[in-house]
Amino acid sequence: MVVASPNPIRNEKIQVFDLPVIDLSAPRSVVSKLIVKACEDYGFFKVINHGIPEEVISRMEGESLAFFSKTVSEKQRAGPANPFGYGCKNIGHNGDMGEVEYLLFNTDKPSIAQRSKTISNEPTKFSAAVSDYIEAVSDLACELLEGIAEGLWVPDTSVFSRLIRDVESDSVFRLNYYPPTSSSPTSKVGFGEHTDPQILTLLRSNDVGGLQISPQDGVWVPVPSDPAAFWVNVGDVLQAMTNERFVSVKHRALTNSFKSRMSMAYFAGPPLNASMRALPEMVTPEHPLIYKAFTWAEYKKTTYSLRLSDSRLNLFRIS
Ligand code: GA4
Repeated sequence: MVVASPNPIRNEKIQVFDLPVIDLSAPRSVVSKLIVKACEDYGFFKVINHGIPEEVISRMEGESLAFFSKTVSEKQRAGPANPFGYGCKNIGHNGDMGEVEYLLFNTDKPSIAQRSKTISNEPTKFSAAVSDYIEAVSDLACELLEGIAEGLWVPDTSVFSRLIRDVESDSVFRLNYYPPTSSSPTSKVGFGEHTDPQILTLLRSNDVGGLQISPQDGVWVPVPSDPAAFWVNVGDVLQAMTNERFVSVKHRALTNSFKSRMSMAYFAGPPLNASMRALPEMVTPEHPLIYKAFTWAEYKKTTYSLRLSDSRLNLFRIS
């Protein structure tokens, strides 16, 4: 921990410290141990040397910027987000708001191709950029999940990645655009505090900061921007499957006064009918089972019935 300063939003404590950075070109056994440690300590880490071609990322970013630069009425052709499509300020359906515009996709190719027609004048180009990006990040998510299983000494090393590789995997892709806040206060909440419901999230942003994580109640840690890297966070399902050995990290995004922030998030999710339960290796007399088994469909339904900052996993606690 280096500095503590007041938060522009409320009187919360801002702590600046180094978050884990994992170099994926290091030997596999080293990487898997470091990932497990980061997931236990923060539920959050950065990966570098991840192998995703720069061109795949820049093509996606270019398409994203082209869309968000359009006129309001052009963008609205791709909305409203229910839950997929273009959204502006409204997040979910229960009254959450933020200074953000976004596009939400489900990740199968036919849906992407269909939706691209409402988004771009060159839908084939747009849809190829999205599909190529999703293919690359889902491979990276699987590699990380296999590393996690190895680091946890789980004999079935594809126990998590299988859920993502499944053709029925219910993953989501999101493009966010946070316009600069020109008036006072200089920082506003772009996307309010929440945990991600899925298994694992891979986030990449342009060179503008704004993301913060909360490793502890009332404490916020700014996440420095690094366009060449991905930030990875543990989702609720992975917290439940590891019987809370890993934590689903609370995070939020703030706007800033000078430059727009763009981010792309891939939420790796299981198939709707998959049953989520703690791995037997994670349940011991010292660590008894914490959550009931649930299908992803049940969990997702609960998620969408609640507000952004509500704790959904608590509703699945055994006692
Ligand atoms: C948070 C993580 C993902 O962005 C998301 C979000 C979803 C949405 O924007 O439609 C939710 C939110 C997220 C959790 C609670 C509900 C659903 C908005 C909201 C208020 C796409 C997701 O899967 O859950």
